Order: sequence, then structure tokens, then C-alpha cells
Amino acid sequence: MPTIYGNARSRATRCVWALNELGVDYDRVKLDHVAGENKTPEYLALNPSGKVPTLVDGDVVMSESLAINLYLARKYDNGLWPSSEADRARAEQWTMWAAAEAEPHTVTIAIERMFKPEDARDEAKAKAAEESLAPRLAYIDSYLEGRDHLIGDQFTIADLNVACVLASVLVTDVDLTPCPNLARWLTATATRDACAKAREE
Ligand SMILES: N[C@@H](CCC(=O)N[C@@H](CS)C(=O)NCC(=O)O)C(=O)O
Repeated sequence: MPTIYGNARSRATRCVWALNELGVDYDRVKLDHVAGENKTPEYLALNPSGKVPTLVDGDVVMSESLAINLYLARKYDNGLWPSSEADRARAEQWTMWAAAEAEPHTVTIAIERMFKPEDARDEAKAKAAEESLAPRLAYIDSYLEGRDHLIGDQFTIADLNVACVLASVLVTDVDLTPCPNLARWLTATATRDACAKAREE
């Protein structure tokens, strides 16, 4: 059974969402990274980067939440991993887009508008990140015109990986008025049972 390290206030939630979608039973070690539990010698032996999440699945020990999700979708496939080679390539493309193009900005916005104590927040930084994010959101918004999913006609790991990176825009006052297709798709993905369950676990 796979084991996932990281608590509900970490990117481990992304992997738990994938495990729930796949219907795979798993063990959970709810390391509290804010309390420094990710810096113990035992954990660093498992993941020398000292970050969460880490997945242990038999001989496979790996980090990077989105890469873990690609691995899980491929290994425990129940339709989450696209069936054609071309669509698998698209799933990887969208995942890398999320990590490289979107996440640096969504994280800055979340830190400056949500995670920092109110008196330490820097709205100018958040605004600059929102401006950098805007053309990326416009790009995915126009792609989602007339589509319910990023690839084909069913929910895949591409939807999950991109949605878990973008989900914070729904709760950090990012203006989604110019992006109605994105807002519709993001709300539909974020309200899936497997996602809601992951947030509670
Ligand atoms: N790109 C990595 C980022 C991992 C990451 O930064 N995790 C945070 C928690 S969500 C963490 O471990 N922070 C504690 C630290 O950096 O010491 C991933 O997606 O897994």
C-alpha cells in the first residue's frame, strides 16, 4: 500500500486527491512541516530535500507532488491516465505548464494574501504576481472555451494537476471575471468528491 507523507496543510493533499480519484487505499504520515517535522534525520533519509510530500510505494520513493500524481495515475490507472500516447504527452505538457508557468505566481499570491500574518503581507508583491499570472489564466481560459476537460471528454490527471495548482485563485481574490471558462472548470474540478475528501483527511 502506498504511503504519503505530509499533512492537509501541504501539497500532500494533491496526492491524496489523486489516490482518492483512483480508489487506492493508502497510509498517511501527517508530518507537520510548519513545526519542522520534515527536518528529522529519519525523514531527511527518505527525502533529502526536506520537503513534503514524499511517496513511498514499494521500491519507489519519490518527491514532487505533480510527478507523484503522474506516477500514481499511470500505475493505478482507472481512466485517470489518458489512453493514447498523444494524450499522455498532453497530460505531461499541462502538468509542466502548471508547475512552470502558474505555480510561482499562485504561490506568491497565496503567501502574501493568505498565509502570512496580516501585518506582514505585501499587497504590492501579490498584485505583481497577479499581473504576471493574468496572461497565463487568459491562455487556459481560451483553451477551455467549449470544453469540460483539458484532454478529451473525461477527467484526467491533467485536470487534477492543473486544478490543484490553480485552486488557490478561487480563495485569494484573484479577478476571474475575464476568465469565465476557467472559473467554471476550476469550480467543477475543485468540488469533486475525491477533492473535498482529500481536504478533510
Ligand atoms: N515542488 C514541490 C514543493 C514542495 C514544498 O515546497 N512543500 C512545502 C509544503 S507544501 C514544504 O515542504 N515546506 C517546508 C520546507 O520547505 O521546509 C512539490 O510540488 O512537491
